[in-house]
Amino acid sequence: MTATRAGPDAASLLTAVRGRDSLAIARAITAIENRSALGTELAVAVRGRANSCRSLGVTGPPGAGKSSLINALLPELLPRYRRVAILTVDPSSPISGGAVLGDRVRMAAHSANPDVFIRSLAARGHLGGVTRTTRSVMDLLAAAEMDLVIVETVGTGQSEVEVAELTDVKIVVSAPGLGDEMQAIKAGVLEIADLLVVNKADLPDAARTTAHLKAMLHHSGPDDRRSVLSVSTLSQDGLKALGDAVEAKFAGLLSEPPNPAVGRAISRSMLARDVADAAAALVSGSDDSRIAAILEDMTAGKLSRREGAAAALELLADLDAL
Ligand SMILES: Nc1nc2c(ncn2[C@@H]2O[C@H](COP(=O)(O)OP(=O)(O)OP(=O)(O)O)[C@@H](O)[C@H]2O)c(=O)[nH]1
Ligand SMILES: [Mg+2]
Repeated sequence: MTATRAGPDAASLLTAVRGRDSLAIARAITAIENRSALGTELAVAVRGRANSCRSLGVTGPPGAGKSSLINALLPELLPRYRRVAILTVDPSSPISGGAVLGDRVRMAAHSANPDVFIRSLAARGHLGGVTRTTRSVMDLLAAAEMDLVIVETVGTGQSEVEVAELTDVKIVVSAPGLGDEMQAIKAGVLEIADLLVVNKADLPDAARTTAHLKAMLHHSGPDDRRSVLSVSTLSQDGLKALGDAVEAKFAGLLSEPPNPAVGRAISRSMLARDVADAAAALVSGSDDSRIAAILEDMTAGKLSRREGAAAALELLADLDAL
């Protein structure tokens, strides 16, 4: 038994995932979302696999045109990153409602392309859970040999920022006519942006929004050299420049020394949860009768959860499982 041992179901599903089978990928993501035993096994098996999969976060206020932008940018991205997966995550609205349906419709043009995988994550539960699920799903997509994973989140609060931080390069999208929504950009979302985009450049107010954003950047630090790119998914203006800017950011990541403080945002608490996940998978995947006895003693109240955990981990270490 090894730390990444997977039961027959998980093992064969993983083989199919690695073989780029999109039905298997969809099934595996559902299992991860449901936090089933299968999902936990899969999440542990694919965890943190370093490979060449890049990740791009697209965040911004509701209605800024994030989905439209991803859709319009795909023809720019696909020649550069052959296999692209798109995840839409909305931690603030647990019920998959109109927004998700809208995303589906907007991206439908690409859904028949075998090199494009699109999935909405039904974000339920608390913020840590959403972040963790998203990260596991991204790991799974990397295992499925995706070259690029794009994560769309509504950027209005800390939870969305946290999900966006899972990605290597982050685009913050705004648009004219969002009024108060611009305040949301002020509150923290701006700091995480590698690229700032004003969408809907075809609208008359776009120049004002761009000027406003530039002023905010200057205010947050006079040395801020980030430029504001103006695009329109409607007229297609600015899309090539944005594709080039994304590529340049990824290239920059490769040449810059990794900064452990901002790198992949793997916090101590996330690592602790990983340890807990891995331990849970080992215990539930074990067929050792002594593990079963420990669980029975816990059920009967003879062992506390803490005592049970310590006993199970000690036993697993003896079994050479860790
Ligand atoms: N005029 C104009 N409208 C646009 C443009 N891009 C998107 N829109 C419109 O803006 C609205 C919102 O677009 P979405 O792509 O759904 O925006 P979103 O940010 O993904 O929205 P949520 O996922 O609901 O937060 C839609 O009605 C689009 O048709 C553009 O370049 N110009
Ligand atoms: Mg959207």
